[in-house]
Amino acid sequence: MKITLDKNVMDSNDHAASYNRDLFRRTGTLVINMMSSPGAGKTAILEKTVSALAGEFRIAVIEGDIATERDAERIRRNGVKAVQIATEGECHLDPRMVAKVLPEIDLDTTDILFIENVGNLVCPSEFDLGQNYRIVVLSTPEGNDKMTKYPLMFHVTDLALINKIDLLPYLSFDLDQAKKDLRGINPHSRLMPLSARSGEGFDTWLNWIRKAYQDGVKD
Ligand SMILES: Nc1nc2c(ncn2[C@@H]2O[C@H](COP(=O)(O)OP(=O)(O)OP(=O)(O)O)[C@@H](O)[C@H]2O)c(=O)[nH]1
Ligand SMILES: [Mg+2]
Repeated sequence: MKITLDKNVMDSNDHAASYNRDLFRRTGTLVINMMSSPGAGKTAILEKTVSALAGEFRIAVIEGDIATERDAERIRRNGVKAVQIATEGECHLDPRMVAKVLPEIDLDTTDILFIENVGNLVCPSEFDLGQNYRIVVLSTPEGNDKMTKYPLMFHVTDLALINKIDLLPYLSFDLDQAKKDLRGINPHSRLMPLSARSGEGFDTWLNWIRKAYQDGVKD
């Protein structure tokens, strides 16, 4: 499908989000918007995820960063298409920035599109990109208090990955407390501990993606 951007699409974020959502639905592409503070491990999780699912799904990645092409290059090293958006100062991706780069991705032949948002636990939570699922990554060194201090992010997401559990023996992070806090902020979300370093918990995460694909892309 050839994508030509209608001028109205760029009029407002609402238009752009609906445009993206409609395009993803028509092309049968599952889209996951991944958010976290800087360094929680979004790219590390994606690197491991795209290589684990390579034989099963056709995957593409959009990388959002304030500057540099570094994360897109990390993904490309795994043989997966990656488009970098450099926001040049903006602390989040918005749906217009995403709409603008979609012509670079062949959505007809893409089963799953991951969008790694700019590292920030606040601004990205306020922007609907037209995705099927929003997920947040919280890493154990950041501490238990981040959920209650940044509740909107945990309120708008469908899944909270707790990354870097390989470091738990050295830290005071309490997984049970995190589960309780998440239930208080968003009873519909789910907590999923894993480690992009050791691979622990990855089977559960990969199965979540498989189910999301089945549920989200039925047409
Ligand atoms: N010990 C440990 N380190 C990890 C894990 N996952 C990521 N890291 C390290 O954490 C650092 C940041 O990881 P990135 O994947 O770049 O984090 P990010 O969320 O993509 O960062 P930004 O894109 O800058 O927001 C790197 O040094 C990773 O090697 C993990 O599960 N365990
Ligand atoms: Mg990254």
